[in-house]
Amino acid sequence: MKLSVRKSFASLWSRPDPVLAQAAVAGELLIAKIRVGLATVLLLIPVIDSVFFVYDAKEALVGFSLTIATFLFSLTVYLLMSREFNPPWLSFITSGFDVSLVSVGLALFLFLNEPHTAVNSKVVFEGYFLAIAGTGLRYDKRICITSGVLAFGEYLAIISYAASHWELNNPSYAPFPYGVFSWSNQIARLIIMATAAVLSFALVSRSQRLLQLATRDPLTGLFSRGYVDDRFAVELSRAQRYGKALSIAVIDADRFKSLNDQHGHLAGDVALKTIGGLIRDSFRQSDTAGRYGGEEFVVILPETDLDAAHQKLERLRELVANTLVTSPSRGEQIQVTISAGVASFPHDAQDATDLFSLADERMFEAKEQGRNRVVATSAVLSS
Ligand code: GH3
Ligand code: MG
Ligand code: MG
Repeated sequence: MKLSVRKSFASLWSRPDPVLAQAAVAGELLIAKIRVGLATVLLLIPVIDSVFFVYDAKEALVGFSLTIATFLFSLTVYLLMSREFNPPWLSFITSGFDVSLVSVGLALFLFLNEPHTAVNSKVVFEGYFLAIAGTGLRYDKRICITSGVLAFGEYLAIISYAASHWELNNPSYAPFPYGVFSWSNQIARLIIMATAAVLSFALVSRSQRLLQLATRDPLTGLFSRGYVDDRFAVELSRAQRYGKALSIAVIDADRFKSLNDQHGHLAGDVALKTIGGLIRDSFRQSDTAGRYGGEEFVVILPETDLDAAHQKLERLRELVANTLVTSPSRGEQIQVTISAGVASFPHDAQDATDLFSLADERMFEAKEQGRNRVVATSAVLSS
């Protein structure tokens, strides 16, 4: 019971998949651009107001100071992001800023002794929905939760403060241009706000689930080729940026055609599932293991140098060779073996294509040397 509660909490508060995290960076940049655009347009409103309309000086002051703050913040975030500054905590700050900006706007009305505008605001309140909708573009459940809780908590604090410090429905406020205060209206607002946060959370959960469905190989449960390629690109650029090692291993089952011919395709499938399971159990969560084609597998090992990757693959090779597969139809015990090639960044090559080709070439060298082995150096280099 305790374990399942902990598990569901862990799934609620889980980090986004690295490929979605990459999409989230693009989403954050888009939001930064929209924020700059919106703040620029809003900066023009007081100018238009002062030329064409009689306007409320207090409201204009609130609007103008908020817009200036937003504009400066937006521009800073945009400039930092366009210079590749995107640490994992940035989205927590920006989404918190978006929500809190609306709250600060409403709180300023309290400060200016205009509580009715704060609690029945016609325009500022809707800003919460823009902020909450934007969390969906960060593809991170944790941001949907924190923004939703922040918006709910801050707004509840504002209306509670207003209701306790002012007699809001006193007739002296008539004709109530912003309406009277009603708790039932406020509760409805809070429920709609919470629903918006739940919807953005559901959208992110669905994206994660769809990504999972689209990126898994149904036979082995490992990742599919497209996903491995995407992850390789993401991990390699991270390794290049932070000056870390990264290894890639290409693995191929030995003489698989003859295994199929001798024992049948069903036995071949069981063997592939077994190899897939052993691969999954042999690597860390941060490694990416995928089925690349028929009986070929690829593993990406971030922060792992050539020697460490070689050792890990050697252990896997031994494990596969020592694990007998039971043929489902005839019950025979079948031995399968694998051959693997390993290449590392920055030791062997700098770009993704070269690293992959090298690992692939080394896998073929392992085949030539007799199979059931791991090759981590090129024939030319080692001779
Ligand atoms: P080598 O040691 O040189 O790799 O020999 P090999 O027989 O493994 O290589 P080859 O590429 O000639 O054959 C690969 C075989 O893998 C052929 C194909 O029938 C089998 N295969 C590919 N995908 C599957 C699958 O999903 N299930 C089964 N049972 N067999 C598969
Ligand atoms: Mg093969
Ligand atoms: Mg093959």
